[in-house]
Amino acid sequence: MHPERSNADIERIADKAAQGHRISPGEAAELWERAPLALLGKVATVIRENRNGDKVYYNRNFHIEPTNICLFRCRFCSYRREEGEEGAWNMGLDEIERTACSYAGSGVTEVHIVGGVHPDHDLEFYAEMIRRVKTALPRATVKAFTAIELAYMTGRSGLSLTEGLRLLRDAGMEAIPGGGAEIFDEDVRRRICPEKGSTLQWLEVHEAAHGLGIPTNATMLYGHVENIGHRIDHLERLRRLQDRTGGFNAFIPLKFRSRGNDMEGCGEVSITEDLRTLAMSRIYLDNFPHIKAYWPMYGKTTTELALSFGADDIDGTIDDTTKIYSMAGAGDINPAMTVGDIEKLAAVAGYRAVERDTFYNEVVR
Ligand code: V47
Repeated sequence: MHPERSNADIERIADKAAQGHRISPGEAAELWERAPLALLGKVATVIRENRNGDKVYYNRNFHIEPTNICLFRCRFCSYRREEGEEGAWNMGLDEIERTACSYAGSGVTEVHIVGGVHPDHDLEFYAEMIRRVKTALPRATVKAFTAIELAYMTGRSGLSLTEGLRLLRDAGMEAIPGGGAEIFDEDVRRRICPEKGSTLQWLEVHEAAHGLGIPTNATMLYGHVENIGHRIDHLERLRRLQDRTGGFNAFIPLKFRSRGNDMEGCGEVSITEDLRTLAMSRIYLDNFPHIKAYWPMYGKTTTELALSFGADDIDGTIDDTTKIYSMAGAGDINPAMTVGDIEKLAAVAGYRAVERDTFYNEVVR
């Protein structure tokens, strides 16, 4: 291709996106592969500021990870253990309730519950878990379970997906996190997590949740064996579902972290690649309200930079309650940020930290 012609093409696609027009998968490939980093940052920032002004959203949250015993052996996972293996844990309902009670009066507005797909736990166990957390923290929102956990627990209960989700919603599950999406391309999925629930299942769970009025997030695990075409395909499938339902709040690109798992040999992509991925997510997903740079995964420095590449949300205070990322070598071993830390991080990047609840209502204290 003639280089001048291709530069003009890139400028044209960048202008189109900056003016709020939807770009095609082919146009996304051109930008992703060829546009200078600074141009991607500029376009993503225009879109991000048109949508969310100078706000950087965060919440006061903590995680409960009930178990790391899991039926599925995903090759990228550093966290999973077999029952009885050193480092395995499996919290009972009383322990979960005690954990939730320890946050009473702390001002948290969200409890994020995600763990392994434990073979012995049924839907009623999870419904009771939610009821107990909700009783301990009635003013906090329970955002719980990946689509993979939900497909498994509803499947074994004999209920339909919608019936199972309704039962959990009635127990107090008000939102669903974005995990388990990995990469939707079926060939890549077979290579990195052959045993895990399928792409179709993931999309069906989110569609059913949206049908019940339960908002959800979406993730993409990138930077391993996939290529840019696979990432665009992933974003395209999400954009199409969002066109139909409008039920997604945030998209969260998750950088593959390589320590302590079977895919160590893939290494990790550069920070430049992270910023390109964040910017392209903001540009492509024109129907997603928020792009989240999940700080425990990126670490604080990359998160600061991410705010100039389309991200308007950094997740929350976390309070050192998640192990999934630190066990894979990401960020801090004990991830926690105070509200003051978050405010400083946003200000250094030229933005303004705004506390939100799970549904992106601003929290006034
Ligand atoms: O699906 C596992 C990822 C996800 C590794 O919705 C890894 O607000 C990188 O979904 N390197 C679960 N990533 C976490 C998740 C999430 C996180 C933060 C916020 C929200 C939200 C959702 O963690 C899994 C998988 O893609 N993961 N191992 C690893 N080695």
